[in-house]
Amino acid sequence: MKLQSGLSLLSIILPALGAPTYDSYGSVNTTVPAQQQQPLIALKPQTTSSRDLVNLDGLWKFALASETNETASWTAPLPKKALECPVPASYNDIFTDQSIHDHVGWVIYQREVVVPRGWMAGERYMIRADAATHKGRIYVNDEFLVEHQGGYTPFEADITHLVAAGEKFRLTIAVDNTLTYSTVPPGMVTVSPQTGKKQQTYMHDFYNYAGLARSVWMYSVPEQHIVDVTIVTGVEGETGLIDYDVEVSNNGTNTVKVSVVDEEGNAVANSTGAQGKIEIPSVNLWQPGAAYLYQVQVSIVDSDDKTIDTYSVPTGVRTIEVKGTDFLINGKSFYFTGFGAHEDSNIRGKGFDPVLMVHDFELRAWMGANSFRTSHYPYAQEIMEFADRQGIVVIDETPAVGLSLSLMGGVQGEAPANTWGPDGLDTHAAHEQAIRELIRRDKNHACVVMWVIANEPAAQEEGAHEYFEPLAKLTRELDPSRPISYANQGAATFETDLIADLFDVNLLNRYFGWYEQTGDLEAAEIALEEELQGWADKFDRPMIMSEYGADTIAGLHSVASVPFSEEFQVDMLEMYHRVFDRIPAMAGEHVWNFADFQTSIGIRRVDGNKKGVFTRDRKPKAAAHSLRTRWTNMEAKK
Ligand code: GCB
Repeated sequence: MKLQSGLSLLSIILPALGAPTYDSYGSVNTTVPAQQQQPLIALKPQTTSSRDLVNLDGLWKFALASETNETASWTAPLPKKALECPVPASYNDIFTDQSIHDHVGWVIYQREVVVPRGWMAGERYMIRADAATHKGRIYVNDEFLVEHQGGYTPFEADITHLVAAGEKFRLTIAVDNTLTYSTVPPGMVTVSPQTGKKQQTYMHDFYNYAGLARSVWMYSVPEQHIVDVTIVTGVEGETGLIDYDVEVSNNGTNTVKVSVVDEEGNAVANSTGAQGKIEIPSVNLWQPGAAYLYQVQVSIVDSDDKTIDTYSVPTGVRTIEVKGTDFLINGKSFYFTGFGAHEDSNIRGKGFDPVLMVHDFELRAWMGANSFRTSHYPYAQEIMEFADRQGIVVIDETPAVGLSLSLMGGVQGEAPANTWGPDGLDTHAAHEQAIRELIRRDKNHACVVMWVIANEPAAQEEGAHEYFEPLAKLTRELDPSRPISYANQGAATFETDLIADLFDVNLLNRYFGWYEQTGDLEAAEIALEEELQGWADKFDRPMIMSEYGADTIAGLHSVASVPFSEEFQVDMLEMYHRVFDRIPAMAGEHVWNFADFQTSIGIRRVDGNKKGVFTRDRKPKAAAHSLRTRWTNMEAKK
């Protein structure tokens, strides 16, 4: 994709981006206090006999922290008549004010919160934002507590020292949507020479929706509490194996106890100690399409067996293995059917909406889709939990999308810089952090069968291997139990790709018949088969077509198979399927995209990307029916 602003501006703008100052915003303290350096967040808050949870969603006061209120303090109360913005939602499409839609920089959300009067002294009170896209700061009254970079993973502030049960306080969350060469996804901010306004450009093909698109919570935990639980499952014959590791906030003399409870509420196994192995006789496996979830109930108990803290992890017992060209779940070959998608809908942007979530799962089930990829960032945790319960298989992806300067393509006639070279991206630290946060958050989900650490990086450019080797190693260290991959773009062919050796499964995004051989499906079929066969000959491993598709205008019909018509989308997908069925190493197909979605403004997209099999408001195009026929008749493909 081409950026709309000249690369030549880069050198002027980027030094300024490296060290932003916020002095002009009055009382904001720009130094993150040492004790508030963001620790990695693990357990999703839940209500248990030792924990309380208050949801803070609803209408929050809202303001742009723009040039026009430079002297205002972000912690000061917003005026009574301030705008009100729903949480969770991206703010961009909510208001009619264009300057909100186009805003680049910080915005402020604020509301009053009362700590429930029954909360106990001596416990810890926390604020958690499930996501602030892309940078968030939490303030209580006038105190700046924490800053977090990364738009799709949660962060928390400990507010215990500032509030008390029954007291009211002012909660402010500031959110910055800026993307730079050091963030994932990367982007750059330029300044319009005409208006002097900041403009955000980026290399990825979805709109830079921003704000608080997921829930905000206040919760309490006992002073000594369970910080994290890591569960890895296995199976031996009829016996389920659970390997667990519990992290406790401070080591006292208290004991960790673990009990495994089945779906009927019966305790079927238990263990004592912070680490251990548990066997479940006659285990009910978590299977694609037939989920079964045990509750692994972890407790800290004192010497009188009194519960200090307790937390329950829904756990599906299953195995994953890559063997030859097979992707095995519970020892059986699994063929992925489904989609790459986006968290995207009208008005809400990327705002989490349970209505949409349940409907999207319904539509996928109706189609016979057994899986999806969280393209191109970690999805809301509610979606992961629902996939666990629904038996939907998930390929879980970091927000490292757009790591390719060559995809920008010769802006203003200049050759793009090498993505990994000195004038290229500086995303390594943010990328590493994104991998850590994704795995820490999602490692216990049975639905997650593979980590994808990047989408379409410049894998053919010199330096790619050096960039990715430590990241692949880190991913394996953090979770040795799952295969890893990256989604490959067509410029890195089986001959030019420099990083595939670091991974276990080949995920290929290909657009033969669309971006290449446009409209010529006969030529595209030959090119596609050559390319897939090339990969299959080179690697003895499963291949998944992680993207293939055609922009399609719902309601546009044509007797001849012409791009953008519903007929062409059907024909093109069918052509791909013919080829897949001739290549035994194929282990799955994810159509791009589940639904039409919004993209950045540009001359190649009319109101967004139209490769959806459903429209943005989830009406099926003709391809939905043809895919449904294929996927619902596909029981034993491998
Ligand atoms: C891709 C990207 C995806 C785009 C898609 C397209 O390869 O991974 O984010 O939306 O192509 O439609 O161009």
